[in-house]
Amino acid sequence: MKKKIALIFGVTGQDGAYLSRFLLKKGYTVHGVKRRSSSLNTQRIDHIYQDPYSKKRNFILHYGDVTDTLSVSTIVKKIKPDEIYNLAAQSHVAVSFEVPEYTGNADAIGALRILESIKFHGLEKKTKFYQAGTSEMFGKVLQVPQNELTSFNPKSPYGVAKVYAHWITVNYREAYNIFASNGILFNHESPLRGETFVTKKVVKALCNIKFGKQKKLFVGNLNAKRDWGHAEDYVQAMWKMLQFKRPDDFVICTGKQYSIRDFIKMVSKVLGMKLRWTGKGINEKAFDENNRCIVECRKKYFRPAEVDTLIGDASKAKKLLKWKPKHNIHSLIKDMISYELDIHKNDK
Ligand code: NAP
Ligand code: G4F
Repeated sequence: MKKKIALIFGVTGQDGAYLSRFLLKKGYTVHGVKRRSSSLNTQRIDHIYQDPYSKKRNFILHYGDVTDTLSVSTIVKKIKPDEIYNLAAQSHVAVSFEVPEYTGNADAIGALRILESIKFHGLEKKTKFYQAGTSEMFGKVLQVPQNELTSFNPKSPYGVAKVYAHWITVNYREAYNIFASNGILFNHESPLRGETFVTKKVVKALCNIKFGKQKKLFVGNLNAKRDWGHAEDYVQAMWKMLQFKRPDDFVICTGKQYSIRDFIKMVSKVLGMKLRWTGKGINEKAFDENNRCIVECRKKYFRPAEVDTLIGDASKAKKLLKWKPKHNIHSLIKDMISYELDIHKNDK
């Protein structure tokens, strides 16, 4: 049987790394698009070259950028993939307030550029397209829990850009019959999560504090609530969407939510650290057993507009895609902590 070919935009990111491994194990040839960077940006995928699954040169990287029409079009034309996964994005919500125009260009028009390339090169019948949509599109939520029928109400330049990408994907599906599906994925984390997202920041900082390498963790809004899953489970859902009999939109989530404070408490408990909390709002603090203040709030980590609460309902994906996550919040935290502890061990 002919090997399937996948093309991943955003291959160097958290999900790009998990998805590459997943597809290689399924026997795909995987092409990935990476940006030129002055410092290394392939740490998350470097290990794949040593992986037995990628020995036959079935993992190939190309330079490109979703803000550059010609590079997108050239790569799509050259590879003519069976499946394209658009994971490329300026994915940090807080940063999107600082670079709103770039975020719109990459996250909204980037999706359009890929869809246009599929159409322009006559690949409508061959190439399936996955768009990395987000629960951030629900913003100030209009329904609890959020599902595929919940209206979008985004509260950040990132959320607004992703809403455009969502609807342009639906539009190209309807207008040109492209097999184009939207995943609406709630927060998903892993040891490979970017270091400025709150889960990784908390796990890393508390491990550092435990080993005396950091004094304090500074955070923003402790009251925000998120529905956190594991990236390993979520990339499987992306693939399942493109194997389904028709293109469609699917919410992927756990259906459970925790506040940032809850998350800090869970991590510190696993690390055997007892925290005592005092104060409210920006003055809230946590102290350790030795009465040292180890968690404090800083104004700079609050956002101009916040998404207070997200909790999803993945019934549709569970029923139609038979998607079954194997992780829960506890195994996610365990996985993230053991990765950090290994780093500390190796440092010794
Ligand atoms: P991530 O770790 O930030 O990875 C984003 C990837 O996009 C990186 O490979 C990055 O390259 C690349 N990229 C950024 N701008 C680009 C551009 N202009 N051209 C080409 N590539 C570009 O994000 P992630 O957590 O893996 O998420 C993957 C996708 O799912 C993103 O689109 C994100 O918005 C979306 N999403 C994520 C979550 C979540 O909780 N993780 C939830 C819902 C949706 P560099 O390595 O060079 O920066
Ligand atoms: O970890 P976060 O930065 O993730 P956020 O904003 O929910 O976005 C992530 O999930 C989205 C899915 O809904 C993705 F689409 C998006 O690409 C990204 O992966 O922040 C989570 C919450 C926020 O409410 C934030 O205000 O944590 C709060 N928070 C409190 N202190 C903090 C901090 N967030 C960060 N990044 N850093 C803090 O110190």
